[in-house]
Amino acid sequence: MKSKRPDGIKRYDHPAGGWDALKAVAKTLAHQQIVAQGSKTLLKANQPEGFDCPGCAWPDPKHTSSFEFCENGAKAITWESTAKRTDAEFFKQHSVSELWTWTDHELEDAGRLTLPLLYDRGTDHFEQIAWDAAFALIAVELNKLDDPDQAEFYTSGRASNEAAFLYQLFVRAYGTNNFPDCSNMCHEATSVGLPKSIGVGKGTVTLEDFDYADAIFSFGHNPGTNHPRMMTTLHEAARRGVPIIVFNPLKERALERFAAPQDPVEMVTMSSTPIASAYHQVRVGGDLAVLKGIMKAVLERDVASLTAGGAGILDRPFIDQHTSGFDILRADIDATTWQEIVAVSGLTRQAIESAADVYANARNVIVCYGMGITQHAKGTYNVQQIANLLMLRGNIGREGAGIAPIRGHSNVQGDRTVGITEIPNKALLDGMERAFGFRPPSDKGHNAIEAVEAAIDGRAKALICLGGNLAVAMSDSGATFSGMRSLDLAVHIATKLNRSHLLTAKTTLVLPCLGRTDRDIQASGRQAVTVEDSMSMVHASRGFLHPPGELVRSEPAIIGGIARATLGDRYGIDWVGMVADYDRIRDKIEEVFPDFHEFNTRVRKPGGFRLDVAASFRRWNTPERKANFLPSPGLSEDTPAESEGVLMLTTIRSHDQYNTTIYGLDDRYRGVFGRRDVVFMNAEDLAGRGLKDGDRIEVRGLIGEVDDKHLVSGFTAVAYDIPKGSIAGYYPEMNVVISLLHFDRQSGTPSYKGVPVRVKLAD
Ligand SMILES: Nc1nc2c(c(=O)[nH]1)N[C@H]1C(S)=C(S)[C@@H](COP(=O)(O)OP(=O)(O)OC[C@H]3O[C@@H](n4cnc5c(=O)[nH]c(N)nc54)[C@H](O)[C@@H]3O)O[C@H]1N2
Ligand SMILES: Nc1nc2c(c(=O)[nH]1)N[C@H]1C(S)=C(S)[C@@H](COP(=O)(O)OP(=O)(O)OC[C@H]3O[C@@H](n4cnc5c(=O)[nH]c(N)nc54)[C@H](O)[C@@H]3O)O[C@H]1N2
Ligand SMILES: [Mo]
Repeated sequence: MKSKRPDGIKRYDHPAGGWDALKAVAKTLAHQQIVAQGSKTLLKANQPEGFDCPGCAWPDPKHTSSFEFCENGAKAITWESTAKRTDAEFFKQHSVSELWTWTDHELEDAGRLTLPLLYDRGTDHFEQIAWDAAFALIAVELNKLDDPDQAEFYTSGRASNEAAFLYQLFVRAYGTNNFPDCSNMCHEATSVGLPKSIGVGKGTVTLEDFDYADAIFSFGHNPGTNHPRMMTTLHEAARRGVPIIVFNPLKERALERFAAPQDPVEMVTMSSTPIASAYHQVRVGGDLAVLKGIMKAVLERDVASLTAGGAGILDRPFIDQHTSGFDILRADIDATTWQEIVAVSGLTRQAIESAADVYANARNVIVCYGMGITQHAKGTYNVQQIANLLMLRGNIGREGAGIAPIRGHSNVQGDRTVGITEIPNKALLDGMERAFGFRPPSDKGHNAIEAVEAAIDGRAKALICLGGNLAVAMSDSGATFSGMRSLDLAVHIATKLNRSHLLTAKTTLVLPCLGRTDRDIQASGRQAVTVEDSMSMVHASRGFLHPPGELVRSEPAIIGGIARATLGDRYGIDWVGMVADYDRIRDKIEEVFPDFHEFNTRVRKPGGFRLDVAASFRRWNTPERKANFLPSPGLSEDTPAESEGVLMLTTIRSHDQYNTTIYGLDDRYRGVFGRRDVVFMNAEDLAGRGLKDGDRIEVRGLIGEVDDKHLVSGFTAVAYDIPKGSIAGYYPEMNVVISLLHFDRQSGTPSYKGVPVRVKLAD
């Protein structure tokens, strides 16, 4: 007899996409009260004259101008263009202490912010403040600090190139490089790891390259939820018979089977396409072992081929001409035994060898990867092993092949390109001096973890956030929240209310800004902004909806206002002129970054232009002028995970969330409905602890363990198809159990996807 499953836990047997996705969009439109204007809005997403979808950084197809249906893009857009508003009455009714008790979903669901707000500690309410008064107050607080390095300037990856550029100009003119940013919690392992390997911290492929790939490898990303438009590409590839090899501890539905909503035949006949040709459920944190295993098998096949008088299977001309370090890599791989590889990866040798065969038999290979690779204590090493694997057969810098980090926020890559970095290089400093006549500070500033640590121990006094929800996104919620509460100044430029705004400092302001979908009118007329996608394409984005309120200002206008009030006419920077006409900001971007030559002309062409990615053309901007094979020590995470009773927790996104924005409580493809308080566990791990499906459990993080600080209790254990030794829970609920001390030492990325924990029945 089948036992009863926990409430809200069901099997989901449909393919991903399909009619369920269409139905979900209809439901979202209704919930956001925008049935009439919503569909019109959706049709303008990612169109030449429309706006860039804020949903993800997947590129737009050049060859179509038709609307690309995307369920989660639709959710992102409708969530922003909602008819719901927070107004003066709302903040009169609800005190900050009351709002604190609301869920993350309820806070954002209250609607768009429409008023500049100042927190009043006396009444415990946010109250309206005039823009000029807000700017003046921020200026006083910033100018009061003993040292500009006592202020932290966070950026979330929604900010346009124009907003981000103006922001870094302001912060550098103010005098610090403290640029914590969402990238520090996301693809930093890519930004730090790849420059050492291939001389550039970005992906090397374009969308067209997928048309020429003979095999696609996917490590640790969930495109059916997080990059649904990528499913169009994978669907096409699968139908062409291209093997797609997936490594993921969870069987993500869209990677198994997908019905393309753009495909009339699949929709009408209710049919679907299998996506992965092989699906390997690697253990959480087992990727280093897998990658080394595939390389080991490739090297073994190469030797066998040479011994049999063949030509070998490595791309020797590429290795000789373009790379260094091959012998060091080979020595590392030779020293790694199959026994260790199998133990750490949780996969059989045959499984890894079969993946190696696909790799070796394909002329052109693309490897895609996401947070399952980067958010680990060894994230940077993971990324570099992917580059090594590709380089063995010259799969970088030619058509149909390359490395494809799948980025998060829609402009997270662009923000970096235009200067949001805590480690400015010489080119950036020279460019700034050329364009603005002053030499910005060159000392390394704070990344996201360092900024939060500085707040905790009192070195940081002020925090300005250009978007995002830093406190909730960061690990170690307990420590992070109290650090944020101890600040003197907190300023949030935001579209919607979130928990970070409620962690009030002595002076706290929330400033409402326009989103991507909103019309942006400045002194010279209607403005467009620009963004850069995951594949280095830069293009314009122009919103068209009525702004949610008359007082709502654009991000550049808010940054310009703060800058002018704080800096006066320091360095003679024309804040007013640049805000009046964003073409002038773009002219300055071009002066600082020569890659943006003729920026205003090129970005006006439909589809925009691609920034130069040297490695795509086999130009290697490393000190050695070569691509480097880089070995990594060991295979596992150097954590207590291997010892008795310890499980490895990974924290993941549900289908109904955008980072800390919780649209709803379903995670349809994983069969979870109406709840998020679950932890996915292997049946044997449950049984081994005397637990059963549906039991309420506690999860305790084992790194930096003191005073039950990293403990959550009352979550429901769900028996799930996940490798033994691995468990999964939702982000951000699980951030409590992750110590701030647990991060990748090379890139500073929190190890959100490799957290050693112990699990037992809740008291
Ligand atoms: N709808 C929607 N879209 C989004 C976002 C969103 O929250 N919602 N967020 C945006 C952002 S900022 C980002 S960074 C991207 C994130 O996009 P993804 O990279 O897809 O992010 P996650 O859902 O965190 O996790 C990805 C996958 O990694 C797997 N995984 C976990 N641990 C491991 C591991 O140790 N090894 C391997 N191989 N796999 C592992 C998980 O099972 C999951 O399938 O999406 C962006 N797009
Ligand atoms: N445990 C765990 N933690 C994680 C992760 C994980 O996988 N596991 N993932 C990490 C990753 S990849 C990332 S990128 C971070 C995300 O960290 P953040 O980027 O800081 O977080 P978001 O949830 O994307 O921010 C949402 C808020 O952004 C604001 N916003 C939305 N649109 C706009 C806009 O156009 N302009 C402005 N100014 N504000 C806007 C809204 O107020 C909204 O409440 O979280 C990280 N944290
Ligand atoms: Mo991200």
